[in-house]
Amino acid sequence: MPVRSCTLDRGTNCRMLEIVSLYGAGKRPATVLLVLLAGWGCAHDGLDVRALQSQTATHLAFEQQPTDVQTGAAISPAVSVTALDDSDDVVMGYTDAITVAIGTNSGSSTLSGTRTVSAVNGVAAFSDLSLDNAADGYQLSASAPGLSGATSATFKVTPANAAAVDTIFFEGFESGDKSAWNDDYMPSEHAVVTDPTAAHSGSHYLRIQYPAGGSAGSMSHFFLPGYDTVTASYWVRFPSDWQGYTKLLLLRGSLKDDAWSSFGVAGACPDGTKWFLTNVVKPEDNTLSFYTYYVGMRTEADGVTCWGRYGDTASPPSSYYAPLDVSLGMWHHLEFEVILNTPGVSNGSQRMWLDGTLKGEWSGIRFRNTSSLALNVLTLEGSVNGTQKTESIIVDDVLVTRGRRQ
Ligand SMILES: [Ca+2]
Repeated sequence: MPVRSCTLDRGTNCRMLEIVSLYGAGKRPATVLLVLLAGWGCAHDGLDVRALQSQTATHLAFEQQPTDVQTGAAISPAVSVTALDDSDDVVMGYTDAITVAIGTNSGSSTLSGTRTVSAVNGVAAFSDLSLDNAADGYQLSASAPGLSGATSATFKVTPANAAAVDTIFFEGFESGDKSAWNDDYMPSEHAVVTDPTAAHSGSHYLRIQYPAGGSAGSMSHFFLPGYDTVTASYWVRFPSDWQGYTKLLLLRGSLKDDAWSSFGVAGACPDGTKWFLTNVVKPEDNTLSFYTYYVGMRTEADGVTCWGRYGDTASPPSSYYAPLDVSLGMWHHLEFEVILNTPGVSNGSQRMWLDGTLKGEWSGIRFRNTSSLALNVLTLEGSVNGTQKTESIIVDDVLVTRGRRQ
C-alpha cells in the first residue's frame, strides 16, 4: 500500500490523516503502524513513525467533565476520560480499561452505573453514572493501571424531581460566597466558612453569628412569583455551649410583583392582602415551635400590635409532639412545610419535622385573602437571641422544594 506521511503534528498538511494503529498494552510503543492518507495532503513520501512510536500513554484527564445532576439520574453528557502522552496528546491506540470512582464524596453517595470502560481511540465514555445523595462539591476520580490518575471538576447533585418535589432552591455554600442570596441583612454576621471537617456536605457551610445580646440579622432568597405549597429544609448545628433562643427557618408571603412587601412588618397585624410570615423557632427551652403571622391572629393587649403566634393557645390550635428538644453539638435536619389556604378560606396548614420525625402541625390557618400572595421568600432568620455572649450556629444544605422529599 502506498504510504505517505508527514510530521504527524496534525498540521494543515495532515487534516485528512487517519491513523489506524495496532498497539499492545498502553504503555508500550507502537509495534505496527498503518497510516492511511485519505486526502493525500501531506508533503512528502515516507513514513515518519517516530512521533507515533513515542506516543506512550502516561496519564489520564477528564475530557467531558461531570455536570450537575439530580439524584438517581445519569450524568449527561456522558463523562469521558482520555489517555494522554507526555505532550498531553490523546494516545489514539490506547484501549485499556479506565475506571472512575467518587473522588470527593461530599454527600456520602454510592456511584452507580458502568464504572470501568475500555478506551476506544484513547477515550473511555461513561454514559450511565449516577449518585444517590444530594450534595454540593462532589468530584470523580479516574484511574488506569500504570497511568497517573485524574480528578474531575466539582459538581452538584440535587434532589430528584419527582413531580411533587421540584427543587426550587438548593444551597450547599460550595461556591464559597453568598451570591445565591438576594438579601443579606447584617452581612458581617454571615460567613461562608471553608472547613471540610465541620461542613455537613462538601467543604463549606454558613456560620450565623449572634453578637452578645443582639441580633444575627437575616439572609433571604427570593423565588417569585412563588408557590402555594413549599417545603424548606436545612441542616443546622448549635454549639454545645449555646444559650438563648433564635428564629430558624422563615417562609414569607410577599406580593407576586413585590418581593419586599413582607419585610419590615414585625409587630403588625396582617389583613391577608400584602404579606404573611411563618417561622420555625427555637425558644429559650431548646424546643421547637411555629411562630406565625396570619389573618385573624390574636392581638396584644393594646389591640393593634401583633406578635407571631405559637398556635398552641390560639385559634385554630396547633399540635406539638414531644420530645421537641434540639440537642446541642450535633447536626439536625429541620423541615418546614407550608400549604397555603384558598384565598379567604381558613384551610391552610403547616407541619415541621426534626430529623425526619413529625414534631408539629397546625391546620385551619388563613394566610391570605388574595391570590396575589404566594410563598416566595425563604429567610434564614436570626433576629432574636437572649444571650450575653457572642455565639454562632452553623447551617448547610438549604433546600426549598414544592413538595416534601420522602
Ligand atoms: Ca456544604
